[in-house]
Order: sequence, then structure tokens, then C-alpha cells
Amino acid sequence: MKLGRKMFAMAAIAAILFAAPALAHTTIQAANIENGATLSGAPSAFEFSFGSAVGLAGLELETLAGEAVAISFDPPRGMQKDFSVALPPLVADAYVLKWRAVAKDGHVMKGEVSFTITG
Ligand SMILES: [Cu+2]
Repeated sequence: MKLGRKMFAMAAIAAILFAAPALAHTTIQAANIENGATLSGAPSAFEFSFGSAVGLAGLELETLAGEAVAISFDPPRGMQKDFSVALPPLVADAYVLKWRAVAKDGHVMKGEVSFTITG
């Protein structure tokens, strides 16, 4: 899908050039980790779905204290609704997943999912 990649790249560039206010186009509508969740065990992946197809541009994991946790996230090249990103083994702590996605019109959307692992 060469054309798809090009269009995605152009959308990403447009998003940077015309950094418009991030209107709420869509957001995560379903996920295996709910915002504010307290989990007794560490999930091995973050599985989430948007209301419409987006280009997932970034996903970062931090502890609540602000320490980055390395995740091997390779942004998919096309636009899609459903994503699954493997998580490293997580110890009991409070975490924040920060996502960044590009809508079809090039606008950037951002959000966070906070959760606690009680172990
Ligand atoms: Cu828009």
C-alpha cells in the first residue's frame, strides 16, 4: 500500500504544519485497560479501539512519577481502528499511557490512560 503510506505521511506533515487545535474527532472507545483502572496483575498488552480509523503516531508509557518505561512500539503505517501493543513486564506501580494519533483530516489527537498495578 504505497499510496496509503504516502497519504499518511502527508497527513502527518500537514498536522505538524497546520497544528490546529486538537478537536475531539474520536478517542479510544474500548480498551483492555480503562482509564483509572486498578489491576491486580500486569497486562501483557494494551489493546484499544478508536471510534474511527486513525494513524497512531505515538504511544509512550511512564510511571506516575514521570519515569519513562520502554515499550517496543512500531507505529503502524496505515489508518486503523484497532491496535494491540505489547507491554514489558510491569511491576506494581502507577502508570500513564500517553497516545497521539492523527485523524483523517490531519488533526492531531492526544489522550492518556492512567492505571495502577497492585501486583
Ligand atoms: Cu479535524
